Amino acid sequence: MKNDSGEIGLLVESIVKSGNRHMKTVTGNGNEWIRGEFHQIDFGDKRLKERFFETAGLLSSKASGSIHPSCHGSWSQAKGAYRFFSNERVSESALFRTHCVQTQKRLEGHSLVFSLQDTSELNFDSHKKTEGLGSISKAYHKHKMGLMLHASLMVTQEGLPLGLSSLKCWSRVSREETPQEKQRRLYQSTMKEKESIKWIETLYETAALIPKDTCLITLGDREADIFELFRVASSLKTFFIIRNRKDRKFIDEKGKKTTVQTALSKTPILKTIALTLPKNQQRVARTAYVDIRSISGWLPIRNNLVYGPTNKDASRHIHEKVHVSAISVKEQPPPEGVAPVEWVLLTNLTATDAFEAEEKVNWYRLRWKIEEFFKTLKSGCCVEQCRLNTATKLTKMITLKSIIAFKLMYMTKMAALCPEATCTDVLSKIEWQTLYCRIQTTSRLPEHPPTVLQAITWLGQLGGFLNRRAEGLPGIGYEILQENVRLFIILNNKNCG
Ligand SMILES: [Mn+2]
Repeated sequence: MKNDSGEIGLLVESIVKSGNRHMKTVTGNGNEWIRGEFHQIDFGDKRLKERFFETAGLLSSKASGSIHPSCHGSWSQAKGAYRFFSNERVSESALFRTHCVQTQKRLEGHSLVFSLQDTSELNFDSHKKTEGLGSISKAYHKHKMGLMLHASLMVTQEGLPLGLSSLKCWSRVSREETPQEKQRRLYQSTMKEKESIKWIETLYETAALIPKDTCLITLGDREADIFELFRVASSLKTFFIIRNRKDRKFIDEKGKKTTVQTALSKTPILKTIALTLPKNQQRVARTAYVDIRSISGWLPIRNNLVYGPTNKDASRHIHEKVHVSAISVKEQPPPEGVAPVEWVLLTNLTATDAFEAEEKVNWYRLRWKIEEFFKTLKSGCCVEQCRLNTATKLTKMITLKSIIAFKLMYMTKMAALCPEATCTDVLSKIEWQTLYCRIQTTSRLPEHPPTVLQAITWLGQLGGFLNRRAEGLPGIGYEILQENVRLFIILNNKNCG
């Protein structure tokens, strides 16, 4: 599974090509894009479908708003939007399934795609009147209220998002229990009763969307270190790179029983590489020099209770094991006062030499994109500010906002990955024309549409970023653009009439 990264020209060409291919589905102003993405949606009611296009178009044009600001203060539109989310015939699964069909189309033609799975808590603690919320606290007393969200974002090897393949939103029961009680409860539950079944269900849902000749790699953090996930991924002929949570039993290639950590500690360093670490909540951005080691062997099932004591098939699984490579990434020596980077990655991909191991480490780092997705959903789309009076209605809104967050990310990534592509990959004709006239303060249009980088930089300027960086969210600029587009349409109509 070697990539041909030597051919940088080919790589750029393939990104541009894939960008163009996505153009039909991921472009347009709020309404146009929403109509493209959801043209197959079916609520069994034509008027409801129109209502959806209107509501979703408004929310997409002003992603950072909740219902009222998105409807530009129009009470009838806002009422229509509330009615839409209250309608029992509107389900989040209908919304999401339609997006999945488009995601599936965007996956076509890619030989390698990544499913980035992760969970995030959505905080609605200040929404005292919302019914059906659950605990989002890790502590077992004084619960904060909100909803849990588990998502799988599909990305290419270059980090271009292609859509979501699974989305689960639920309210967690507020339990009053000590950590010991929690441990006991989990120990006595079957896999299906545990929340962690989400990783496996998501894998099944994702695998079902993957085109025949496309290779799927699931990336997950320590929470995903679950034997059953490894077993299912391998049985579906898909791959995984998951961070190891704590030392595991390990059987080396010679059949010797040991542990992952022990086996790795006896392995020579394959390579030392420089990792650039982006800033996060716990650290500032820095470069870490890390040693890479790799071993291959078997992970045995931890014990048959993985399947729960009530599972009659438990004994059937006792001898199960999954073939893996364990890759250790260890910072040496760590700078003073800084927590060293120390990961062990478990994968069913081969990582026998330095090249292969480094490749898997780099692939794992794509996982960061799912964190970016949640950040876009919360900061860019302000999902936690949406006020609806039940969790059921909120879930529909969260589903729609998640799809909008994907679109915002797609725009940003296109600017970073193929800056020279034409901006029609991310903006509709009326959008880029309005943007051009607004920024250049002219009514004369250029001969050719500007590049993606140019357009996204202008969106940034419109949104108040005075620097010329294309990084960061174009969301606010995009919203201001939508206001301008509306004016542009009104003035043009007036001129016509
Ligand atoms: Mn996580």
